[in-house]
Amino acid sequence: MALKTRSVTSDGKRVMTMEEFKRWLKKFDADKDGRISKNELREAIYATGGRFATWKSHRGIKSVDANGNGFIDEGELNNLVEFAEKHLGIRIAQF
Ligand SMILES: [Ca+2]
Ligand SMILES: [Ca+2]
Repeated sequence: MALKTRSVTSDGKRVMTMEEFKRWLKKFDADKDGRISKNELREAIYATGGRFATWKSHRGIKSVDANGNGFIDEGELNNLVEFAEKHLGIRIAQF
């Protein structure tokens, strides 16, 4: 399978590997606690030029927060793949 990192798909989505996506998301971990809060997710959505960031971040946390603590923990990042594609314009390359 060809590596397609740093490329853009025909529909304009950025393509990242899971590792790159995690690294990218870490930049928005403002309080450096290793998990993504609703506000931090909102900043990430803003950064990608997404609209309705507050609403989306609320929905996003709800849909991926498997243990219900209100944060996206390290282990829940994998659940964010679909959200990233829909709302962040990022396609996670699967290997
Ligand atoms: Ca955080
Ligand atoms: Ca959680």
